Amino acid sequence: MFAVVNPATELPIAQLDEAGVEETDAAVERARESFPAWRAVAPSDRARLLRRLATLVDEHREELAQIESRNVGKPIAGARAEVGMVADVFHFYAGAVDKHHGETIPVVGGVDMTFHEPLGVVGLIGPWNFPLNISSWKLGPALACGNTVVLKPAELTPLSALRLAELALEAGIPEGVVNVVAGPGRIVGQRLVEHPDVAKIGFTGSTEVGRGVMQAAAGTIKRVTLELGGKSANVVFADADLERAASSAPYAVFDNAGQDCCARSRILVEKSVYDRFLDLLVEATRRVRVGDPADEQTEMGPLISAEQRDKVASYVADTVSAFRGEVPEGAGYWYPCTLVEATNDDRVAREEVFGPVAAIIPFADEEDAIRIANDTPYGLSGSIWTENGARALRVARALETGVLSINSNTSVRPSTPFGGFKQSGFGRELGMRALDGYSEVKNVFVAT
Ligand code: TXE
Repeated sequence: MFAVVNPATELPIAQLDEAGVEETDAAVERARESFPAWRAVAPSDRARLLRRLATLVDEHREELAQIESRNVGKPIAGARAEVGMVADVFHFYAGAVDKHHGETIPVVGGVDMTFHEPLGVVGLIGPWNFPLNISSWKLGPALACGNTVVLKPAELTPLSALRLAELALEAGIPEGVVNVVAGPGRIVGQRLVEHPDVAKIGFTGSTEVGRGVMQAAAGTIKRVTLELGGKSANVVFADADLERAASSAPYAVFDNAGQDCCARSRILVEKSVYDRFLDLLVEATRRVRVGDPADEQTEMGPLISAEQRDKVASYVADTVSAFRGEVPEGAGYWYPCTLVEATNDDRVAREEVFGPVAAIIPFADEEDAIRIANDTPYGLSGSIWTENGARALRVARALETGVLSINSNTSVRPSTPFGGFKQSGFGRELGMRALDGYSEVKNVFVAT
């Protein structure tokens, strides 16, 4: 057995049976047996089942939000919004089921056509920062394409995935199509990656573990999609609406207590407005409401674990803080909102902190901004703040990153592709693009 803990109270909220290799193999076998019947379900019926799942998620919004809030420490208001997105993701893929079709290609001597075939059993490995959301990003397209799945949630946060699997059954998705195995990554995750009957791994987690997944997948030439770490830049030019940029910037780092692969944790500010922007940023950060996740007003909760808190603290140890917020006293893995003045060579600016710490870095001009923003092994997301439209697009094209927003800090929508450049991984989640990662193109020629 293993205990699942509420990070705001440090108290256990559930005890679960820990799965191992045997249970993983059983789940893969079950998914393998269920595959022929599931792939044969008419697309319109598959769409209906996904739509029913979306509706059930909506109907259970409060329950799922409470699970996610207590297991991850997410503020309840934000958790509700996240569950809303999960329902939207399943609605999107319900609509996509019968729209991801092949093409006919005129060729000499006949007709050529392509089919999008499901892969078979896919292994989905998720992180602890957005357990339910990221499960839906993978489950939606995997099921829409006709695959069966074995989902392994992070060991710290398995509860919402287990509840989601129950809702999938209630929606009428046949038994054996969605399997969840809760257990340690190095045992259950590793087994999924090495299993000869698993055709693909959809992974979200750290770059380090992602590298291992890629290596282990080589043994069976498994397909992999990797959504890994980030160290995204929030680039603020002197001609930006500084008030708007400054009031948004804290939420781009401190949402989910900074445990967000899209966190804009490097705030690049043009030198001529640096002091003014820093004042505005400190003011805005002071307003972030940190506290009990169950409180409707709370904007930032605790970190996921004591280990994560220690890791975050190690990044701040040798830096100069421009601002450090307050945290509640007593139990809970709290860490304050922290703004650090840095250069892009400092460790706090180079590595993914995964906590509420932002590095503020000055730049001289547009060229310098692009150079600094790209000077990182990562390339997941980022923002550009300027009132000059041509500059916005010029810089957007120059940045080596997968998901950008201009005069905004948002990154994810059900219908738009999400994924990284460089060591932030490869493959795309969400939108129609994700379907390519859960299907194989078959080419058929007919001689006429
Ligand atoms: O991630 P892991 P952890 C970063 C973040 C955080 C650090 C560690 O910096 O501090 O990673 O977090 C499973 N084969 N991110 O330890 O280990 C594991 O069980 C197969 C960034 O949680 O990468 C979990 O389900 N699977 C990231 C998943 O991989 C394995 C989100 C991710 O765990 C495995 C999460 C193995 N050998 C953490 N070992 C982001 N940027 O979104 C572990 N796992």
